[in-house]
Amino acid sequence: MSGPATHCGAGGDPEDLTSGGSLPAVWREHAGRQPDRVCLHDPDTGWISRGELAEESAAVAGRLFAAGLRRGDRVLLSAPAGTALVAAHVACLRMGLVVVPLNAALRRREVAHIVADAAPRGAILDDADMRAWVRRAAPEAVVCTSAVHLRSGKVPSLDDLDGNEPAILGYTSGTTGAPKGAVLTHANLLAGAEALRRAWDWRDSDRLVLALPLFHMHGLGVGLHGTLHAGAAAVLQPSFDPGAVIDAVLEHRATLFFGVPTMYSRLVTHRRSGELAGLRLAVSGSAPLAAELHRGLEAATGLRVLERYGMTETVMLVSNPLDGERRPGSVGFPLPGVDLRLMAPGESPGSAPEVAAGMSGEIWVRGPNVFAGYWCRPGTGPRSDGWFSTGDIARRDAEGYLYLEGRTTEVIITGGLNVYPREVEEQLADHPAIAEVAIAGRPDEQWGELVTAYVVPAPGRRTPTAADLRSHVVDRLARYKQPRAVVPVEAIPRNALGKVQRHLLGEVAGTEAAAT
Ligand code: MLC
Ligand code: AMP
Repeated sequence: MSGPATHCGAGGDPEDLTSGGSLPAVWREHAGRQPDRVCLHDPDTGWISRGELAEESAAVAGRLFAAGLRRGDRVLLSAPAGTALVAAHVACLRMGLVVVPLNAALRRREVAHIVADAAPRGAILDDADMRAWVRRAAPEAVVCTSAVHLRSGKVPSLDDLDGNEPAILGYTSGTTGAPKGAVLTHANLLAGAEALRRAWDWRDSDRLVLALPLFHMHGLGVGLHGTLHAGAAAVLQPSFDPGAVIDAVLEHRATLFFGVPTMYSRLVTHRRSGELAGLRLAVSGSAPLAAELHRGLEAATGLRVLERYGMTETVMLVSNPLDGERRPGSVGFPLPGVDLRLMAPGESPGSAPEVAAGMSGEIWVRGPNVFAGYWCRPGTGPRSDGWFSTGDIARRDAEGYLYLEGRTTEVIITGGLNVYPREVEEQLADHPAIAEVAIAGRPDEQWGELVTAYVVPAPGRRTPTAADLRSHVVDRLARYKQPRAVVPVEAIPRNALGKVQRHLLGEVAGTEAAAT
């Protein structure tokens, strides 16, 4: 090789990633060309074709329109993966509504924050509690379990979207712990899907087993959008079960599987893991894939997993090559259309050159996939010249492969989901047995990191157990944010400004009180 490679997936001009107009416009073309070709499999209802999805989503759009929803209105969507959820999602995008995907695990406080911020005019929610919380917080909104409960109506204009129109409002926590809505436009979603189509040579003959939830960028922006954009097919699974994934791969002769590292750690130990060998591509992302797991998977299945890196705000950014070497521990090269620079602290593109070769820097990105900004938070998000600081820190090796090394912010990633320590600390602060608490992640083979509470007990009180802490926050924090382990400490280490020094928590820890 003559010098460091700069991009993953050579095909096509990065400039024309959005020439299809919008995802709905591309989907319409696929459906028009081969309406009978299958595109989605639901475990309850079986396969549906492109034409059926087009018809079903148009009918849902008619119902949403009859209920008074209009272009630009926000609609909350949350349900287990299945064709009904996909039809609702596709209907919203086709008629210009803005989808706000909601993690089904969120509790009332978390949902209320998003409702107050996004001001949704509609909500299709599988969970009864969630519907009740939304009705209370947004009495004017149209709230239902499924669009079939709304009366049918005239189908509005579909698929005539401008690339700059908002398509998804994806909530992602900031360092303050208050989630912010990342506004992704139709052009962003299209650029994200097209970059993956090129980089992974995603073809209409591909079949993906999709066991990721459809309320985060991985399942939605990569798995679902990528499938529909390529004219391919996906076998949807409402939850992740290693045996069911293997069965689906065999039954449907699947070619693709995408997962978070926790899924791979469960697959690698499954007695039938070798049966995954027929896949043409297995992709990992959302959290670091340990190099040992990467090698273990190859030994068990013969698959050399392709690791990639992305975020809610940008769809996908970086990927190991499809054809070249996939390096364990590395996320690879920038995807087509992605401009990426590593900058020293305090520097940004334009203010200084990149860090020297081999040095670490914060990842800044620019490209048609990078979101428009945070909802109702002017002055935040990408700069006016398009550059966005990701908060992730990386270095490049001599061949240009990127290695993620940490973050400038204090996020914990557990099972592929982000948890912000401050949000958890705030909810635990009023526990009667706690004088002071700090939250940090502790390495864990299965989950990547375990949410761990370092607790200074209140005078005369015993250190609470993890179960005590969980019951204290049961109605306030989604399960995955709740502490899994407790470590008693005499004091929380702080710097001169009073800021918790989380990296020192392990060092000041006393005897561990309670694990899970
Ligand atoms: C579930 N639990 C978790 C958890 N998921 N705890 C911590 N972290 C998680 N991620 C809780 C459950 O509520 C339960 O709690 C207990 O753990 C055991 O549950 P389980 O049945 O073993 O878990 P399961 O339901 O199988 O879920 C594990 C999982 C799931 C890995 C399949 O977390 C998952 O789908 N993760 C993927 C998330 C994702 O899509 N991330 C992409 C973000 S987008 P209790 O108390 O009831 O015992 C992004 C951008 C990018 O990051 O680059 O992709
Ligand atoms: P989210 O805000 O949920 O979209 O999560 C995005 C974050 O997940 C990124 O900023 C990274 O920190 C992290 N992430 C995504 N992919 C990877 C990966 N392959 N390895 C390590 N971290 C990752």
